[in-house]
Amino acid sequence: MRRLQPEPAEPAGGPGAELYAQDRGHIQAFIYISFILLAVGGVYGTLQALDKAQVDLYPYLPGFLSLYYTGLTFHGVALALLFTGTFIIGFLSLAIVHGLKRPLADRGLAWATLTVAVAGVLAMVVPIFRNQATVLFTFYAPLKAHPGFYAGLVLVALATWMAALNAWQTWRTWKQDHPGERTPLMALAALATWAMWFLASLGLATALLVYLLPWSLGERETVNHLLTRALFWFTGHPLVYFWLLPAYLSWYTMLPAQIGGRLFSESLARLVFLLFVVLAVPTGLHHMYTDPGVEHSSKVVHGVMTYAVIFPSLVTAFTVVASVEEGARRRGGRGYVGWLLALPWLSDPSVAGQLLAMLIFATGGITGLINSSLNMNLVVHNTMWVVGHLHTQVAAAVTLTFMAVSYWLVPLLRGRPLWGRRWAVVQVWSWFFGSAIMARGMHWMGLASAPRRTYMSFAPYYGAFAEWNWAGIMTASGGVILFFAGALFFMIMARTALGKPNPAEAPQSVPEAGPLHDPPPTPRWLDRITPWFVLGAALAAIAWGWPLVRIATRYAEMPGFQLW
Ligand code: HAS
Ligand code: CU
Repeated sequence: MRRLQPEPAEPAGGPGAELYAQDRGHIQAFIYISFILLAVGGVYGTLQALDKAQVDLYPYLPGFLSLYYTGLTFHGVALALLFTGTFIIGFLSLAIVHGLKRPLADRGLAWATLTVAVAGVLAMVVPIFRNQATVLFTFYAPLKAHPGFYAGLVLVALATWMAALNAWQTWRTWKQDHPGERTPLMALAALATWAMWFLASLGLATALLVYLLPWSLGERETVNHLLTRALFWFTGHPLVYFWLLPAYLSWYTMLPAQIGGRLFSESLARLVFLLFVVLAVPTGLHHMYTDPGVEHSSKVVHGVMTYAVIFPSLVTAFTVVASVEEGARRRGGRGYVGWLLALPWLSDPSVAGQLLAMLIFATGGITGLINSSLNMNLVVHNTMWVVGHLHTQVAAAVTLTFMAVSYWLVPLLRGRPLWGRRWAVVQVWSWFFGSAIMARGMHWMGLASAPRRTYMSFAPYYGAFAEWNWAGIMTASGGVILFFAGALFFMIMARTALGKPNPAEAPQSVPEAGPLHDPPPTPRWLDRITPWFVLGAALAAIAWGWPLVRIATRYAEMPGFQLW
């Protein structure tokens, strides 16, 4: 029998704020840049949601800002690629610093990462707002963008690699100082996320450097659009786990401590992160089920692999909820479901936000299962349903978790207490309801065959579909709630960041959950990343090699188009 630890880990205990002194500057910069991108991208989101009820506010914006597809491109790029990317670099850096209890190995590299990321963001955003890169966030060829757009994305990807390298170096020096010790879970989770992302990003790097950038610079006349699209999804599906795993990192290693409990199983947590390294990449063709030119057998392989990558999320549902339940029972919760009431739903915005994120994430997991079925996908592909799915996942679950994390992260890094705790509780609940209502409307529209990525205010056929009306109104109402919830988030963050310095009242440390079992029965094979990485690379080569070679050698090349 394993011995249970007598007391939960100290929620706010730990090494004290001086641990973060060296790295707090660049981490804060990444977090604030991510907030700015979230703000501007979010405003466009509201406009798009209103458009689904044929309320068109675009014409009121000046110049190129008033173009629907320019706005839609900015919305997707700023939120899906840049807000997430910049927040994650900052947050994973902190997870490494806290997990290994040492500053990042290379301070210069950290600031260089920030410089490269800012240059990349600007290089992408400027052509978008000049209507020279209206290619949506998936930038499918033959839609052609200004070279700055592709070069900027190269820089952003480079910044993620630089942050990964810094994490890796920090880990190596930690290992030299701690021979034979197990890597702490928080650091292992961050390193596994970086390893998964590095493997995943090779598709994007190839698409940009070999094809899209030279094509947009005029060095190539044509491009194989099916190949660049497939390379995009090589990265595009695991990209969603690059957004998700930092949220999982918080749910596993931080949230239980915030509740006053412990992590149910450290071994399962390690297994989950390592399984994503292996299983995340060989799945991306589930975004191309309807594409002619991709062989059916390859689609089947990727479909099966998609079902495999659902497994670690199912384990997460079990493990994280068990940890939450344990914490709730320590707070006096009783009964089969009565323990839920012992959770701080209305008093702790950081905890409540993450619990609400989990609830909505479970619904998006179910719609993900539907999407990934080869024949069900035919019903929903390219409809508003998929937009509903992605908003429960990244816009609700991931973003709400990042907001909830920010409620302790910004106070910790700024040395100031959180401003407006009650407002923050209102904020997470309204983000939750706003997302749920909006996504429900989107799913409904999709099932009533509304296409995605369509300027509905100009769709002459809109009136022919009676259901779109109500579903559109629901979508728009959710979007308006999200607008106010977003504005509230920025007000709380700004007032916190600009408030009076008061380190004594601010959190002193990153919350870190101890394991339920003592000592943690962690086998050696759950403490290594390289073998899992090699296995992941091998599976990726098997699942992608044949379809990529086939597409590269058989399909026609296209010139580029600028449609707007
Ligand atoms: Fe997805 C399309 C399949 C997860 C994001 N997805 C998208 C797109 C985006 C996106 C952005 O197979 C659109 C891309 C585009 O523009 O074209 N997705 C899946 C599957 C999963 C999945 C199988 N997606 C995500 C995540 C995302 C994301 C995560 C972002 C963060 N998705 C697809 C497919 C398409 C797709 C197709 C293409 C559709 C098409 O036709 O174009 C799985 O990974 C999901 C597994 C998750 C679960 C849920 C586990 C539940 C947990 C919570 C437990 C908590 C509970 C509450 C129960 C099985 C961990 C407890 C409460 C307490 C209070 C204690
Ligand atoms: Cu996917």
